[in-house]
Amino acid sequence: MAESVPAQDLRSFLQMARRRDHDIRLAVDLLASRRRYALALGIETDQLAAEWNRRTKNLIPPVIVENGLCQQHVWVGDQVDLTKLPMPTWNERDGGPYLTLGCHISKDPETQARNAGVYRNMVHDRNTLGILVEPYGHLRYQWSKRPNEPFPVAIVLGGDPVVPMAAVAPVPYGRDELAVAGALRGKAVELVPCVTIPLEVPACAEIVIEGEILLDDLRDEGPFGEFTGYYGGHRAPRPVIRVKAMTHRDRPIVHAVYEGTPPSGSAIIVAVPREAELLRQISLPGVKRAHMTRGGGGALHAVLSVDKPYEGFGKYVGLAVLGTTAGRGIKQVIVVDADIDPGDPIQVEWAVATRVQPHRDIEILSELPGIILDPSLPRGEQKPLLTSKMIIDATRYDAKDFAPVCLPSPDAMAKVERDWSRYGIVLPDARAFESRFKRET
Ligand SMILES: Cc1cc2nc3c(=O)[nH]c(=O)nc-3n(C[C@H](O)[C@H](O)[C@H](O)COP(=O)(O)O)c2cc1C
Ligand SMILES: [Mn+2]
Repeated sequence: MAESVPAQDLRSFLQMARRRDHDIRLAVDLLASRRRYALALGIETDQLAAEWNRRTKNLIPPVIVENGLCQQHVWVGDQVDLTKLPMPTWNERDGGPYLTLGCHISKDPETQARNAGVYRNMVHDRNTLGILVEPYGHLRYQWSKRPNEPFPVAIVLGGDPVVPMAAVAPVPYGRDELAVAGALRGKAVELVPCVTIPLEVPACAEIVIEGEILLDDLRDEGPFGEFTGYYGGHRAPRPVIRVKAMTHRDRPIVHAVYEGTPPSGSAIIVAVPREAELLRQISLPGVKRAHMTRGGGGALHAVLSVDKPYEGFGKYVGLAVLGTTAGRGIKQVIVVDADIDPGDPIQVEWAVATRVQPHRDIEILSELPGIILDPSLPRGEQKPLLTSKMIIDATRYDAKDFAPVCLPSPDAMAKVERDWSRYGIVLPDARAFESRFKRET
């Protein structure tokens, strides 16, 4: 990673926190812009979704090796002290310090299918972490199969960013996120066996926490300032992870992301794989681009651009989005024509303002599964998690007869383009211009 990211970029964004009594450092928001996300994959920003889908067409399963840097130092039992991790209390009223980018690796107790997912962890004490898993999380699905036994889980912090990228991706159950990570890197992820539990973890991890989830050992967890911009998952008794070992490489760097009021870094990590997966999972011809907005925390609002072949297609695409694994948590889908850039909020609003008749083009669907952290749900409803959702078909109705878009003549446009410098106006270079005015970064 260090090689593919210019030093300048890293210097300006890496927050290094160093505590006096030990040598663990903290790097926050390494993937908090589309540009940095693309740099970590060695591609251009506008290739993210296409390249994600090209690379993950054929998964590359991980391989097991004997030794890994992640086990240069091994602390077991009483030697473990999680309070040594330089973890901030991110938002004022958080229940305590939180790990925000821990990739939880686990296995299906029946099929042995591996899963990786990012879940928040409150640091309770030296060897206990809290966890909150929404009802649809694959980790919960796995642990529900053995509710009366300690459930092994390994939390991976840092290392190759393809691991958290894949762990957040909304892939169908049974698809090994570490095989997705290998495909993203074009090389199998090397795994080493854990020291105290029957799981394997990426050898390149900076830090690994090995533990067991105890479903009958509940401790108050939360509140935590969430990606929605509100405290979510109110303080309540939730399962704990009893930590059996912590391993790390020399002078490790813990990775984390700030979650909070948009725009925050977590929205990009959530958005990018979701956009790619939406395009992969919707099998309708004519769907061009998908964009998860930053105001929607990367999770709640989708905009899709389409070449519309027939009337009704916009709503059809909206329903398809909500029917995918990737779209389960999406609350609002806006479908626009292909002349609109779904990543440009002004163009999208223009389409909604000028191509939508609400009585005809907006559908509200009720009683669908939502996101546990959505603060607009009345408290009582956060439990059954039933939300309403909206599809806005902002494509032109009866496009043949639609009012033409107005622009000055091509001759006038070309003349102005040629003569900017004669007018004394210096334009930023094309790439900066494009990224500033054309898309969110
Ligand atoms: C920074 C960050 C924190 C997250 N925290 C949680 C969480 O605490 N609980 C949760 O259910 N999902 C959380 N998610 C979303 C899950 O990682 C995501 O739904 C993932 O696909 C779950 O994987 P799985 O279903 O394969 O286990 C978080 C995502 C990010 C990017
Ligand atoms: Mn999964």
